[in-house]
Amino acid sequence: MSSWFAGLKKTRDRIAGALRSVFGGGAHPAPETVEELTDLLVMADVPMALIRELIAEWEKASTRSEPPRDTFRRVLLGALEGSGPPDWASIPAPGVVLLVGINGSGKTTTAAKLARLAQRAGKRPLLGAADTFRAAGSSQLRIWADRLGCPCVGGPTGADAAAVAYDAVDSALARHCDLAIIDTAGRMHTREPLMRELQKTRAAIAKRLPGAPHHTWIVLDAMLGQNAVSQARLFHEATPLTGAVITKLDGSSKAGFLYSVRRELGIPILYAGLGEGEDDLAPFDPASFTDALLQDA
Ligand SMILES: Nc1nc2c(ncn2[C@@H]2O[C@H](COP(=O)(O)OP(=O)(O)O)[C@@H](O)[C@H]2O)c(=O)[nH]1
Ligand SMILES: [Mg+2]
Repeated sequence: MSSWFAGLKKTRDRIAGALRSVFGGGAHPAPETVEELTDLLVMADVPMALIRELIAEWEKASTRSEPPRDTFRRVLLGALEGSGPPDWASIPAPGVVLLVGINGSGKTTTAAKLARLAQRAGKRPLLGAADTFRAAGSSQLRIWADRLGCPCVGGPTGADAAAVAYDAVDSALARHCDLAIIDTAGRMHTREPLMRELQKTRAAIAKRLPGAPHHTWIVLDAMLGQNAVSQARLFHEATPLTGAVITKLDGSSKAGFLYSVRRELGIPILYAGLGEGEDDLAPFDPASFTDALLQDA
């Protein structure tokens, strides 16, 4: 599996120089260092509010005689508090997870990778192929399911996505699965009918299993940076999100948008894709993420 260090290379390359000036400079921030730091953090899509907090804490740190590196680590770590994978033990089986997001964000791949993680933890997952919008939508997930030896419930192209989701939960109950992961069609957050379909799908799942879906996760493409935050905000308004899975972190130099997802939207980051391999979906770990960002500085 790819490491956090490798996965964050592009973002780290962008900010390491500025951080080195901070960590290697005097106790008091020099104006030109503050300016360079601000510019580079903005380019890495770190939200402005967090940048201001970093600088304010850095100014205060000299009176506490806290080294700037420790200050930055403390503030950045605090900004991700509450992130990390969910506690499955608190959910009665089968736990139902609905994956949502725009086209190409990585939902189908993520559904499969989550099933694989569950299998490795000794759990029995089931995949629900509720992307009935495109012909390739459900066949792509079936191929994954065959490879993983994981049951998969789908329907023909054009079938009612809500009905497929209902059947998937029904099958997870009948087979005594621990977890049902439901993939959905990519939708633009601006398209009303598809957003309504999502609500219908949730209602169908709840009809078969009261209390489900236990989780609704948005899959976000890290290459989009702050644009992914706007997407998440609109989805969150249409259907309450309980977490975010970040894909393609390795391809992005804008990993700073994660702080907006956590802080401004209040959504925890649960998993992150750190590479292209099928085992490259890692449970999100704020400490590993933070240390990988600061390492070269
Ligand atoms: N590098 C990288 N590529 C990914 C990751 N997740 C998905 N992809 C790629 O993104 C593309 C779209 O993925 P897909 O799962 O079909 O997206 P969907 O439309 O949301 O279902 C595919 O080519 C995937 O291989 C990731 O974490 N890292
Ligand atoms: Mg898909």
